[in-house]
Amino acid sequence: MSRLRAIADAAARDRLAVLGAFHPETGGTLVLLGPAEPGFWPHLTAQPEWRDGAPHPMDRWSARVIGALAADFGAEARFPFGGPPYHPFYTWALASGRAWASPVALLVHDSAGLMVSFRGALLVPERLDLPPVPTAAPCATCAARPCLGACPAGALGADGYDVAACHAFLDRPEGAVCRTGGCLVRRACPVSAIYGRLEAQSAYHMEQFHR
Ligand code: B12
Ligand code: SF4
Ligand code: SF4
Repeated sequence: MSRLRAIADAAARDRLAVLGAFHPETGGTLVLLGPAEPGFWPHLTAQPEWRDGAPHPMDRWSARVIGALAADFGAEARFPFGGPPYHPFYTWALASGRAWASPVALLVHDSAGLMVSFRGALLVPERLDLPPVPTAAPCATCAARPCLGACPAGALGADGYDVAACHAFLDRPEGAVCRTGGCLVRRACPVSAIYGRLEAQSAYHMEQFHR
């Protein structure tokens, strides 16, 4: 079994998927891990970190399980949280060849669409063999580009992301649609639609984002 396959199999036991990998200039292999859908949310919410009532359950769970994976594979763990400064997960995702800058700037991933997110990464010292990656972003064959017109506040589109306008909309009663089900732009992507993320998970992230 290839080493990357072994990492993927071990990660799958924690409902994590290898969402991309690449060879950094500094050596080794960087393996990006994110929710394996469907099924991630019921798994996470059954974990001790979710039930102990302490803050940041998702980040603490990520630190525990990805830290353990790192130890098992002789790797170093990296996390998207804990900054600033932040590790450049956006740039790493682009380097993996499995995610691209979408027409609205957010990352779009080959299988998670605009719903892509990362729980952490493993920096493996060896240069692992990597499988082929898609030749083009899903946007290349997405004629309708529904992401571009999906934000009712006009906060996220071709002109970038107006974070203040997004928060202002989320404060209004009409903003409940995003607060409870997730960003309408991210949900509009046809690839997101087949990823299988539950609304409850999106609602949790929106609550963290819009406190
Ligand atoms: C700070 C931050 C934000 C800030 C600013 C975003 C920004 N302009 O980059 C705010 C608070 C606004 C934000 C919001 C959200 N974020 Co954010 N954010 C981050 C964070 C923690 C750090 C980014 C950073 O500064 N990195 C350091 C720099 C040096 O490296 P870099 O990331 O490679 O830099 C590139 C990007 O910044 C990119 N870039 C430039 N302009 C923009 C604009 C946007 C909108 C994006 C996404 C990227 C981007 O260009 C840089 C060079 O290539 C990252 C995690 C991480 N560690 O990277 C998540 C991250 C980018 N965010 C993510 C997510 C999921 C969100 C939310 C959707 C959260 C949610 N609700 O679920 C929201 C958006 C709200 C919504 N409409 O739903 C995901 C990516 C999702 C995606 N599809 O692109 C990341 C990777 C976190 C993760 N765990 O997966 N975020
Ligand atoms: S909706 Fe279409 S154009 Fe927009 S990110 Fe998804 S695939 Fe790309
Ligand atoms: S969360 Fe709602 S208001 Fe904010 S960018 Fe997404 S669609 Fe627009």
